[in-house]
Amino acid sequence: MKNWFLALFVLVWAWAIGESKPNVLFISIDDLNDYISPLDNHPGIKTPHFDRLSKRSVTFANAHCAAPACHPSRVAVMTGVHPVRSGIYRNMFRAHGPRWRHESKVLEKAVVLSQHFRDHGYWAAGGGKIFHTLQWTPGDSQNDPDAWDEYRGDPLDPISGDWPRPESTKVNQNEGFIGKRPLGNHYFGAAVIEEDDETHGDHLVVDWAIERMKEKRDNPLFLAVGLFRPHIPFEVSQKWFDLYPIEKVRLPEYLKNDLEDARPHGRMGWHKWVTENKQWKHLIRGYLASISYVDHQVGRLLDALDSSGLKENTIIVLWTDHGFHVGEKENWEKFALWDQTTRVPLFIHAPGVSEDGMKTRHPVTLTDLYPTLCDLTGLPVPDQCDGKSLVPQLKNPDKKKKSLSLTSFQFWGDSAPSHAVSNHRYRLIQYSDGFEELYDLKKDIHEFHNLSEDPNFLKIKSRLSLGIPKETAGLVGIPTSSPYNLKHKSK
Ligand SMILES: [Ca+2]
Ligand SMILES: [Ca+2]
Repeated sequence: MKNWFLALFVLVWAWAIGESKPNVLFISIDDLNDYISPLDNHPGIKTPHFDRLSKRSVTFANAHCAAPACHPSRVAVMTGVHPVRSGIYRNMFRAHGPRWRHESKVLEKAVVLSQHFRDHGYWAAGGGKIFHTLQWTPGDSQNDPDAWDEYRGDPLDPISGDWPRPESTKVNQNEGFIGKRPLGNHYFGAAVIEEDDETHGDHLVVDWAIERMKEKRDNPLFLAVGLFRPHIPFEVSQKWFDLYPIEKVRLPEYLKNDLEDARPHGRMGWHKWVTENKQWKHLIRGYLASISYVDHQVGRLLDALDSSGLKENTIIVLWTDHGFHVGEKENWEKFALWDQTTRVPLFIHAPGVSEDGMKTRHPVTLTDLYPTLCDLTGLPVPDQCDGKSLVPQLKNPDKKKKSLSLTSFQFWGDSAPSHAVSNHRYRLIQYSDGFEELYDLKKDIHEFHNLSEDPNFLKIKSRLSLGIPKETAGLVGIPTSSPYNLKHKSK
């Protein structure tokens, strides 16, 4: 009787201090598309650690960002609020803190994911790029410093000081090229950083995260690690370039006149510069090298977790903020609504819940992450959340998910947002001017053939269009009155 009582006491005590709750390792990657080996497996790609992670996770092979740009996608993940309610569809710069709270009424009091975990007994630490920030805009970050127990470095400038630039990019940036390089200053470029990897941003952030995993704490850990590569500039050390000899680099599949039945994205000038200057293979090589570099950092995190003693009781979530083009549809980077732009790697490992090594094509929007993590850790789901828990699919990857994925973006010059939805096979894009594109991703993975005018697909199209809300928030403006507005000019 006495032992029974003691056991009960220990159980209640453990529950009270939150020790029974699993830790969360929350890994965010920037601009990583589906080229990695567990997804589309771009020819020659070397990503052994994504393979390793996929073998112990459920791979969500049809997951989509809420918006195809860093800032809106990340705010949607970290608040669970979709752009169609917040009105945050695009990147916004010149912030020194969570300016989005002042941009969107809906987000004014939104509880950030890490804060929600803190409110329920977790110790929440973050490092690197979780909210939007860039290598080349010091002090310009949308992070919310109040949502963490600890943030690595300056939470309002978490990455800009961490990244060295190759010497060669600092001079004669346009020498020998036709036309002006997009973005200038070689930020859209690929080059070798001579210095050792261990002095580069993501390596330093992972070093910091490894130390957090080693520390002993009474509270469960919510550890957010934001990796910046393979975001441009594609600058990593030589050994990553050596994995991809230029003569073996493959260009993406290309269809002449592909854009004739699609809406142009307004970024063809970048592709023109790339092809005119014969930079296509060189830039793809840099992107692949940057992917293998970040794969290595993921491996370091997994090694550290496995040797920390936390392995058996730690949920791992790895996501990317959106997909990426390296010339597909004459586009570079993101800012479009095709599958190539919005589809993201998403892996979830939940000890005792998820089925290791499984894959599902049921559609996911990244706003599903917030309620999923609540569900897995027994936390209440805040009212602000728009997504649905993925725990049913973690338990059974064949379990049908009724809702479609929803990605929204307001193109430059448009007065209203455009939207895209996916089910397990088809993808419908509805632009704000009424133009539509429909793709059968089973038969046409490159989205070459727009079926929206084909009468055989009317039913499929109307079914998919039900996933697009009738009422959506308008694009929010920039409130100069916000205390988080950067008053000074970025250097
Ligand atoms: Ca991004
Ligand atoms: Ca086409």
